Amino acid sequence: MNPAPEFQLQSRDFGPDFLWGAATSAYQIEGAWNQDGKEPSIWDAFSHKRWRVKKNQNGDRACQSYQRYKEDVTLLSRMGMNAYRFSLAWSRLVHPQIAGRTSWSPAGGYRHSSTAIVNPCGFDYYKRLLESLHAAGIRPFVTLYHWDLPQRLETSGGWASRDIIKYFEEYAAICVQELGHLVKDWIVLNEPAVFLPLGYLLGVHAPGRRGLKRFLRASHYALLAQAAAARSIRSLDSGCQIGTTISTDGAYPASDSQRDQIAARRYDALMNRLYVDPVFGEGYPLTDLPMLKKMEQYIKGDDLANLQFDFDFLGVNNYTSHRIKHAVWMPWLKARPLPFAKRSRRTAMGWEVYPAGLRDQLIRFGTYEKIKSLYVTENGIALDDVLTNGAVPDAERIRFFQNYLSAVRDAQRAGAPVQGYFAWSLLDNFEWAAGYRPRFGLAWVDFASGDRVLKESGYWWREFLTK
Ligand code: IFM
Repeated sequence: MNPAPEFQLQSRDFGPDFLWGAATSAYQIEGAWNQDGKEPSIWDAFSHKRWRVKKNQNGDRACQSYQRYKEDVTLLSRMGMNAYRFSLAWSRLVHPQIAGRTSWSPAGGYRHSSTAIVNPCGFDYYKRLLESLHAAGIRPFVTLYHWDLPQRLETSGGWASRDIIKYFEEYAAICVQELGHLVKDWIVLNEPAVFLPLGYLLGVHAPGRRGLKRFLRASHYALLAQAAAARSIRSLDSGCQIGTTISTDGAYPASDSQRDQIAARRYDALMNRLYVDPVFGEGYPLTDLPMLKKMEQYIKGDDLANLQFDFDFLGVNNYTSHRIKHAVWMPWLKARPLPFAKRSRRTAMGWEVYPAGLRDQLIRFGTYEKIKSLYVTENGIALDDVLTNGAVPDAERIRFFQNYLSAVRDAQRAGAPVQGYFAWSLLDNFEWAAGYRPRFGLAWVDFASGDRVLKESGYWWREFLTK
């Protein structure tokens, strides 16, 4: 990664209303996996099986944010941040009722409908967190779904069942009824291009299922569920902002050859456009990724109109980019991602750092006619940080942020309507199948005690945001 000694930007260069925050997700930080009426999610079930997660780790305790959320708010305040993106754990809040299955109601739970029992204790936790954020002047961006489906929905097909549309829509409506007075910025899904292929095609994330057909079905239903949930939020609160978040992976042809160019388009269609184009009226990217024709068998009646929604913003997550080479790998993709340089420095995730990739994605999505505004909803670097004498020196992370912030500013200068930036992540946390080793946080976490220590990059943010 190139150092950024010339980094001269100030936070005010990004605009007077630009939002600055950090992001987390429920399963990765909360812990309390079975407390106060929470049911198991697919990540509880998956991580409790052997050898699905490195070292058999799980999120049972994670960062204990369920108990220590006030410290999280204090960390955000100390860094001068004015926004926080976190997610709700569906299985803490609403217990879907499936016809013919035994239902269970937590103490104090109430029946919302024949398909949902609400757990008020779960909502109390988020109300306390939201009230603390408001008291500190921090604007909450709340993600409805960051990968932790209630396990009882998975046992009846999960995202690969059309029923998910009505369950997700109802969950969204209940969240707005319970929390709408405290939340004005909703994010519907986090990164369908990760949780669907990894969970339903390759089986390396929860729920650990495999198969192309299942993946295609789940992808189509997830888009329908996303739009249904967004419409339901809009109908209950016409004054809030509704967005959704995608992952992006810049895909540049490895050479000028026509085969590499076409392979890069196929890869780009899968990784970057599949969950964006149809939502914003461009349809599934069938021309660039012909395999998607197999999706047609799942498309019914008005589906293609129903999965569209007039979102207020698109959240863009970006960590790395690739050069793409034509390859026989995966017969329907025939594209292999390669690094830009063979011996380049990799992060603790093995990812290459490529700030121009974020710039290019922001510029590209900024040109979509129906995309009104953009937020960078995740961007960050995993390192093998070490706590030494009460401090965590992470100069490489500071350079990472400087380089990527320069890229965001370049995208703005090129016309991309970027309104805010959320660093991933506020805390070191449970990095899914990779367990606790990759540390992404601005604050170091001692996972045994739950203690937090602001890293040098956290102090850098404070300097950047408050000077
Ligand atoms: O930790 C994840 C997060 O949950 C989703 N986006 C990518 C991050 C880093 O892998």
